[in-house]
Amino acid sequence: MTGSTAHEARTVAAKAVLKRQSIETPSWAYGNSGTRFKVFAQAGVPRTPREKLDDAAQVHAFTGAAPTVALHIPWDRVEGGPEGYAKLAAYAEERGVKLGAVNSNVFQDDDYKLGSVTNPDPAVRRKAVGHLLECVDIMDATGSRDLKLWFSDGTNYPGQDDLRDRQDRLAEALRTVYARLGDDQRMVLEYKLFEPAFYATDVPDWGTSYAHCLKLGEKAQVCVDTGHHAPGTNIEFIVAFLLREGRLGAFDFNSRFYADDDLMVGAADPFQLFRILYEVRRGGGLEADSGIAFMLDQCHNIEAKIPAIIRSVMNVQEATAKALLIDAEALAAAQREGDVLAANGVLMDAYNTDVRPLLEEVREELGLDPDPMGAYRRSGWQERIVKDRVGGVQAGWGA
Ligand code: PSV
Ligand code: MN
Ligand code: MN
Repeated sequence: MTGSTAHEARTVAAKAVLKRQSIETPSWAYGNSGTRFKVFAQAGVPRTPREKLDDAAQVHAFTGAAPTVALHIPWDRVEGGPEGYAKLAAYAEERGVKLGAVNSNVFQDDDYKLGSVTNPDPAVRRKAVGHLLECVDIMDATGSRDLKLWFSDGTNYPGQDDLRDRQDRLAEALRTVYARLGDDQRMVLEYKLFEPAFYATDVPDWGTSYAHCLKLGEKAQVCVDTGHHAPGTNIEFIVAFLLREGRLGAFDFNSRFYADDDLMVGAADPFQLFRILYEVRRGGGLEADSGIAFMLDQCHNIEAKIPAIIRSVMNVQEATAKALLIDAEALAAAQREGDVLAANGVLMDAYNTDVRPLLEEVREELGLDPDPMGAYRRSGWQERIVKDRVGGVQAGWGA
């Protein structure tokens, strides 16, 4: 094959992957959010889970790549028990999307001041596990596959609690929830270096998450939130390792400059996102049956929310397209020969390719507007929600 024919073949293959790529958007990104200093309310923000789904449906309509929406319980609590959630799932489908992962929330209750599943008080632990089991009931009703577990648990001061006992309590809670999962359900265990605990977090890193998942079984997988590492961490190495071990279950994509900033994915460091997606590709994670959930976990505090989510989806698409354009044969040859500069050059050639025209073609071939941001702006949806969504209480992070 000549160089240009090979490039053409890679482009065709890349397009096929990009056409079926899906990125799950988080219900909470459509609501108001802020920092501990201030939440800035925006006009037209959803007041109910259904209105969040209406907005998510717009993101999918214009990108063609965001067909599922993650819930966060109790932020997305609906009346009527399991039937209420089944109705919410039906509503989502009417709008052209589906419900995705169920995110548990054991971090916003006074009882959890000293932890949830690792709390020294067994009654608090029972309450936390009860919530996690309720999330699985909701998954049964919505048809969701994944239970996302993130624990804010940890300690602020040396000596505050016994680090090893807390691991035992965590393991016990995870075992109980794991036993409740159906055959087609999974738990994805997220880790985070610090915050809100400042001295020791009970699941601070991928190794801790991985070790618990290994003991639990195949339905327990690690969730990599790209904002949850120390500065300078080589996240793509973690991705490569977990994929190799068959334990990479999900991503929570976002960008960070300093801590858990939850900014738009690909905004702070598009090169890092590219490197991560290359390892995903290398490990088979872009195959249709890889089982990896590619989710966003972001908050749009000062920028318009729906366009920011559209932009985020596009940022993931662009990084994926570049990762797919890497000439794997040339890379392998350079690596075999120990040609450091050539190998690095192969990666950089792909990274430096402007893939926007390719993605425009992909969208056109899918019958979409090649410019999702412009198409959304022209659609009038934003003006409509600003006019219609008056009264009631806007959804907000933590509300
Ligand atoms: C914690 O920082 C986290 O990343 C978890 O995924 C939570 O569920 C989410 O943020 C809330 O935005
Ligand atoms: Mn997260
Ligand atoms: Mn986070």
